[in-house]
Amino acid sequence: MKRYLLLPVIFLLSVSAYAQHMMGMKMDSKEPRKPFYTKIGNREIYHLYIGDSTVNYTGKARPAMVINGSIPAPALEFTEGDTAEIYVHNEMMMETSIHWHGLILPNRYDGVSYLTTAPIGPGETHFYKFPLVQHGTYWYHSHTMTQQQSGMYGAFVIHSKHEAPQKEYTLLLSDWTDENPDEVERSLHNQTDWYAIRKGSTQNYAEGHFKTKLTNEWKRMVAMDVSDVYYDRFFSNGKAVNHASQFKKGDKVRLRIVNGGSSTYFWLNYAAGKITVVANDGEDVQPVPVDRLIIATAETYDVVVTIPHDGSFEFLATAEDRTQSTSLWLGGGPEVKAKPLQHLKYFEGMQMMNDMMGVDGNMKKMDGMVMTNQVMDMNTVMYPEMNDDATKKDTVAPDKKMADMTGMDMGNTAGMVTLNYGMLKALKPTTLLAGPVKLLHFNLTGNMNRYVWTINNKTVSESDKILIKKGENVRIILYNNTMMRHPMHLHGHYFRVLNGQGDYSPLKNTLDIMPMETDTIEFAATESGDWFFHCHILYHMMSGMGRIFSYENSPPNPELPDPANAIKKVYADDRRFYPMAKVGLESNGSDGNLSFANTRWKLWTMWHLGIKDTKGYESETMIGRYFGQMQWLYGYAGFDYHYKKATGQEKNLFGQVSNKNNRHTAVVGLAYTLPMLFVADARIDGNGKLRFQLGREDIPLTSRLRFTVMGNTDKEYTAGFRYIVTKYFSVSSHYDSDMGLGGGLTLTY
Ligand SMILES: [Cu+2]
Repeated sequence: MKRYLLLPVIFLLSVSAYAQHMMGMKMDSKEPRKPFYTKIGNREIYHLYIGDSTVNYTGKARPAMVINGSIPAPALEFTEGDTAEIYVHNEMMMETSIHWHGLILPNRYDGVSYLTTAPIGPGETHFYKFPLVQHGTYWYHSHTMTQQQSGMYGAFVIHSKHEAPQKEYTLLLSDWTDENPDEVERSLHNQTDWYAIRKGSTQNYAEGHFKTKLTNEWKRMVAMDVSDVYYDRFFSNGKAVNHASQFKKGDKVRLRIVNGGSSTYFWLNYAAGKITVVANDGEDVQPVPVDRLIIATAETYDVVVTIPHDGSFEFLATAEDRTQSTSLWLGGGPEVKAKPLQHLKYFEGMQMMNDMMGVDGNMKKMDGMVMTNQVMDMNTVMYPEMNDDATKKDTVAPDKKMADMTGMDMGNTAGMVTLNYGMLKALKPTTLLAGPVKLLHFNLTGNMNRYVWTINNKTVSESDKILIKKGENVRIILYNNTMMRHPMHLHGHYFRVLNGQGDYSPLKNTLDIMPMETDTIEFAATESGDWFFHCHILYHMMSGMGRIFSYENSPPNPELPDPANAIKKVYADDRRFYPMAKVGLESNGSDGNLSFANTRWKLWTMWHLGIKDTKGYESETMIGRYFGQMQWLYGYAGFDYHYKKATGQEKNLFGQVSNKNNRHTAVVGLAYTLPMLFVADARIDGNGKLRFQLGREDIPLTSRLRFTVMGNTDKEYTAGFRYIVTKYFSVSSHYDSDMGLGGGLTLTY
């Protein structure tokens, strides 16, 4: 008998022996690594090895994806006019990809898996070869799922042939979370406010802005935030604090700044005076000195800063949500700090949003408000605390009406200059050659409540490819109808931003667009194949905020032998279903729900299992679809099972028999989210019985305390509190007409 106990031990030993054998084989079979960089004539050859690794940034070991063993990936440097030859070796167990961000290159090397380029399978090597037809600061990153967030990003610098020798430093900014990025993505779709709790941005009723919060909820807005994710660290070249002590007094240093964050914007300021902006997204611009600038996710800026005297001067990059910052110290000697940014004033910002948003969930178009084409700086409007800096003045006077509306002092006190796109001016005229114009209107849409991000209310998979013809000019009028900024990125092309600089409108590949703003961009259609245009906030892109431009009559792409299947893989990103659950384990029994939801559909099951004297149980399983841009309407059908220990024939408020004793019936219904985020739910079951219900979940009383209340015409009602302890655990108590009073734990997933 006891011999059976040995079986699992023998099994485990053989598994581990086999695993060691396999690992050994892998080590043996591995070819010697090619040198990282070789130059032969004008061929510049790189080898990149992508692998799984473990990092420890916060005291906890965490899985990560590294390129040539590091985060960030190595900075690749080239010279304009040369040819890049890059071998990417995938040493992970899953497929991957590399996109060369901002580069003008043949479609098949763009690196978007299944759209332009074959994915790089486990153990495979992919070869990229393209001429370098531009110079400037660019970067590269994975374009597969959420791999970028795990560490797959690096700088890509192309030096001009005619560049005078200069002091320079490449600074790659990024964000890091100890959580698995797939779990971050799932959590966002589950509307967790755990990230807001960690950031201190829950905007609860106890914070003394009762009326603002009430208005906000009346308009069915969840708490406003400038970013969705709580990050554990922000990095300058992979370190929270980095030093470049090689620079000396008098040096003028060109910083090549890349924002490789997955969903973070950074404010930049410097301890020793002006920051002179000389290039944006790789394109040179007429130098413009500023005191601070914001760099959107995926943008690049080249700036020049001066080391005024002996010392180490802080170049400070602060996450837009102000939770943390990262610093690069330039020069050696005593440290001179940059001025830290103030904390965000969430309620003031929220009041602003309340004023700008109608109860229908659309941003109001306000007469006389000039918020087009970057002619005013919205930063000071979105972030009232920026006006508190004693010396503040933006070179472009903000619109007076906005100042009146928000009641803020937009005063012209001399001093601080903040960069805005209106100040960017190309070195040479960028006017497009005359040609037929294809005009497109893109409204950036979405809703925070269900974390759905779209263009014209459709995800990538819900919309057709946009056909364009070689030789035409594509002009896009973008309007941001959401409460968040979006960095919209176009692959393989540069667009002009019509920012008031006429012929000298700057060229960009990533456009930051603020809430309520309208921008016009245009580009010459000079390529072929399919090209992605999308929001570069990783989790917005994954939820479907993008479009595919497709050149008519393009030759077949040799990378994608089965295009029909390939495009299905692209569409799968925004069609994913996410599981979520809420399970109450209290002294009166268990109640909870489990659901699977995607952009429009939700399948859910709920249960009540009472264990007290009013003993009974109930379970419902429904499938339904959300309708409308804001998804306030949900229609569903399913099955209801209800059992309650003999309590006589109960009647509902309409005098119909509830039959709670033993009910099995089909159900159809409609649920609608009302102002104040109450959900009104009307249903009819197979016996003709009607039920109306009104309820609200998770009213944020304090940062961590939530209140839930519900009542219906079957004379069922419930009310309860939940105190959030960790992301997955709450202490809870509730009273339920079926289950009675109870207390215990609630698990949320
Ligand atoms: Cu976005």
